[in-house]
Amino acid sequence: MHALIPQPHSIEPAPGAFALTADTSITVSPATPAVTAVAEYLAARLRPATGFALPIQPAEAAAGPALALALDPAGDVLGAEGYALTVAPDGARLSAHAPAGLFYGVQTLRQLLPPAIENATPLPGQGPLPGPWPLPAGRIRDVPRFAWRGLMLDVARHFFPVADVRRVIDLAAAYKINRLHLHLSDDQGWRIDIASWPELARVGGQTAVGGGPGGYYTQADYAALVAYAAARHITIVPEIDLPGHTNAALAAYPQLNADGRPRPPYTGIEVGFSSLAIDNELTYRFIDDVIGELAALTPGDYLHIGGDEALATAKEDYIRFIERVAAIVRAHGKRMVGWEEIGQARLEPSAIAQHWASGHATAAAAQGASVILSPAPRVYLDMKYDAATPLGLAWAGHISVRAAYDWEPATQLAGVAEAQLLGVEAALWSETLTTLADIEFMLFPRLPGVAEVGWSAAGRDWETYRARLAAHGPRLGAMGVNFYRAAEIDWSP
Ligand code: NGO
Repeated sequence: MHALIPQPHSIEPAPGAFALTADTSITVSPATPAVTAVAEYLAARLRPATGFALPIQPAEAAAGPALALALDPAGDVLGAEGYALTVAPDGARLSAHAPAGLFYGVQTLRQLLPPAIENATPLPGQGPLPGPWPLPAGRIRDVPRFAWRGLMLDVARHFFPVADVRRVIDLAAAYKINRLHLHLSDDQGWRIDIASWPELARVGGQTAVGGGPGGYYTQADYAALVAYAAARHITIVPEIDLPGHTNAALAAYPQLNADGRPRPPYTGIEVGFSSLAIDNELTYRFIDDVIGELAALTPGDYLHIGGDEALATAKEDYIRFIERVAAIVRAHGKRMVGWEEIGQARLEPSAIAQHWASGHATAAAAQGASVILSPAPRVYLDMKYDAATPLGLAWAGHISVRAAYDWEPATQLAGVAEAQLLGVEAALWSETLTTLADIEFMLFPRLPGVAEVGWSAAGRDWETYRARLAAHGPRLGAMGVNFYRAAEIDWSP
């Protein structure tokens, strides 16, 4: 009955069920815009498959069976993201201390309904009550383990249009992911329009791995994505990768190169050959402009400055550079995130280092910085599942569904205690991925497992997860997800 992903903190099943019917309403208390927005989101998920009206009403005004959403100001044991869900035969009540908690409770509620709830249209021949839309009775209390449950999408190696990113946001939200890190620039493409440096997008945006057409987001596109994500309680974390991974910028603006000559566009997949000119004052004006515009467009707290694989930058130069860029990020009111190499520089405790493949995150943590875990052999979901996977890279090994799930954050990095771990982030690099179907194939079914690593309490167990994921297969099917039917999972009904 309760094949939930991520696994909630506690579940107490009870006999019976509450069935959604044509008479069910959704009630809100208090009827504020934030609570009503979650109710609208819930109704929009349930109406297509059920065909029910599911009107939204203030709790005081409603009579009859209801899905009740309530903000409980006293319930702060649930924190900023937790929720409590009680289902009894006469109704369901979802309460939380903050709207995000209601939103996550709604994701749980979706998964308690039969998989067909994800269908785009009503099923013919619905049976008599209480089916076909029963919510099993019981009580769930749930709080996340980590504050940062992220997904990174590389839109630089191949560009993905706004509609694709929206779909990724919808799918990530279903697993209670709350950060979408957009890798917006790299050697092969610059994907966000910057008004003060228009050639970045106009020239740097025209390339992609393999020589495809590229593309970029206008500032309006980006703002719309930020809003779409925010409505799903996801914070966008924009990344401009510096000082390496900058060939697209160096091709667009000759004056950014120490020799003043433009670099040729690059469409291969080698890394580590490009660098901004560290001793050029224009470099810092450029960065201040780019980060300034991006910060103004980004309501979230975070700005990611890359910092990985600056192999064409001397170490002393790299350190000087990162410390200067940190000051620029701070001046624009944002918290700096960088790949773990930034741990070589002097960091403020507000800095966040993203571990992927070395021990530099440990050096960052030793300075008091926070750490996000993206260990490549576990959560680089651009790695092939196995040798037969048609897409993906393999430099960090093959990543089975089990490998992405069956690891423990607290013991991942020697010298980094759980208190310094902000959370976990899956990464999807796109050297080999060109379509939304490719993205879905690599994310699913591994992403739900990483989401559970970030959300659920320590002591998770692969065998029970494996069974829940198997039960989840029809739901992915109903959601239209192009997922890999990995042989590790028994998908037979
Ligand atoms: C590395 C590299 C990226 C690649 C990716 C491919 C980091 C942080 N830098 O991860 O440029 O796209 O591997 O898996």
